[in-house]
Amino acid sequence: MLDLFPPEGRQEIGEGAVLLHGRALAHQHALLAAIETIAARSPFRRMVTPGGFQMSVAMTNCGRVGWVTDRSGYRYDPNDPETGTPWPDMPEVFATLAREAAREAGFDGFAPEACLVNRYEPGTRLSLHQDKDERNYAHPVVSVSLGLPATFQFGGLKRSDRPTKVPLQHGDVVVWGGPSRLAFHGVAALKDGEHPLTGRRRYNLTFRKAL
Ligand code: MD6
Ligand code: FE
Repeated sequence: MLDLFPPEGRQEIGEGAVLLHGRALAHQHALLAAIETIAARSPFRRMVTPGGFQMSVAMTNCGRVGWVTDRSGYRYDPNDPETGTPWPDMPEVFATLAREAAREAGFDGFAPEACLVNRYEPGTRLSLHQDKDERNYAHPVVSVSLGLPATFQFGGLKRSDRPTKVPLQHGDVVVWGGPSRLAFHGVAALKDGEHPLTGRRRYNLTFRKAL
């Protein structure tokens, strides 16, 4: 397939949404090792939505608070409900990458308390949603893709707005804020494949200023 973008290129995918191609590649090994460390303390689990559906994405968190869902709703919780203890600390390599990527996209001083770690396997998808459980939409969301490629679906402010498809590769970072902050988005069912570092998996880190 034709390589349309240079490895470190920058692509506007919407107003206030920037894709930094390959921005996380320099940190790939440290990021993946840190995911292992986090999952050893707070294992990946498939949470249940308020409507009673089990998500196909497996999730864990690090940072002062973590995003959780159960029958009672969505929330940021300082404790992992599975272990009853605080989420693992946010590794320095996570916090630094998130802050620098945000700054490069025009959002200075991004200091996220929360990092949601998503794990996808072939067939796993994330249906269209808005990120709106945070208290302050002035801050962006920073999203890091690792492992198998995925098709990100980037819609508008209404659920009915037809999403555009954005391919996300290993090492890509999306910074998403301003007028895009409440855009509907999702991830298409992961295609099967084999990645040299993650096997048949994709990981996504989403950093948020939650408090
Ligand atoms: C994912 N990402 O890429 C899921 N949300 O696995 C998200 O839901 C997301 O990538 C807000 C901003 C960027 C994202
Ligand atoms: Fe999201």
